Amino acid sequence: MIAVSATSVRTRRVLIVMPALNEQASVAAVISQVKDALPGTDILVVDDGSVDQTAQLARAAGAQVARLSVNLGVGGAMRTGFRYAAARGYDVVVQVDSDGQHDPEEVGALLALLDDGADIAMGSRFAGKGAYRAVGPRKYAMVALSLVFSRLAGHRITDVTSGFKAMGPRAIKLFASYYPAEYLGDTVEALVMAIRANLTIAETPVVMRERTTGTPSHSPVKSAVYLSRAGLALLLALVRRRPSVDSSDAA
Ligand SMILES: Nc1nc2c(ncn2[C@@H]2O[C@H](COP(=O)(O)OP(=O)(O)OP(=O)(O)O)[C@@H](O)[C@H]2O)c(=O)[nH]1
Ligand SMILES: [Mg+2]
Repeated sequence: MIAVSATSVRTRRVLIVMPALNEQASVAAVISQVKDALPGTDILVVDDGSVDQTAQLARAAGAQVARLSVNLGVGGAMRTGFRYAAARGYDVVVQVDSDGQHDPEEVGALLALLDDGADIAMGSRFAGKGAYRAVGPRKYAMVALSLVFSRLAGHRITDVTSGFKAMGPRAIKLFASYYPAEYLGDTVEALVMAIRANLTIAETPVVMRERTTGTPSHSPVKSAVYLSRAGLALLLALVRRRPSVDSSDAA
């Protein structure tokens, strides 16, 4: 078990943002695990278009719930989360999946990286902890992305598409102004934006738990197009101009 950083809990207002689509089987348990691991932390579930009891169960478990009227995907859900956090003065946003694959006990390790000066703390599935392995085209895409982003950032980034991450004040400000909503944009393009804005990115090993309920978003077809889409998302991100934060905004 990883101890939650005492500094973070004492001095920072932390918002856990959980994107959710049809996760009625797991969402309440994840909320309860977050509450156990991070007592007193606010939780926002962003549900865009679930046709099951996700929103009702999340509310009953004690989370705030934002329901979007059209499905915007994980990126659109996180954009909502960043805007909510910016409007309410949160210092940290932590993205945690609603399907139970991210262990809320590991949020403390992400917060500790923010305490050490990172703007974005990424939980890496490929940094030596746990048995998670990507296979096939997905694996090659992830290795290629890791090589490109390590070069862009100037240090090793092993898990570019991780959805388990914590963002500090400068990252919240940047992502509240714009957060990519396309498939993979919320990971690949968002990271390019962060590097361009001179935000500091750090990573810590995490365990990716098996999905035990709900519907996986992967399929053989989706995996097959992953590599080309990731490359395209990266190219688009590299040629687009996006808002940045000043160094004077440093927290
Ligand atoms: N708000 C919102 N959340 C979504 C959407 N699609 C997936 N999610 C949630 O985002 C999180 C990650 O999605 P997953 O489908 O688990 O993606 P993944 O973990 O890469 O893939 P799996 O291995 O299939 O679990 C989960 O909490 C999902 O419920 C969506 O369209 N909108
Ligand atoms: Mg998942």
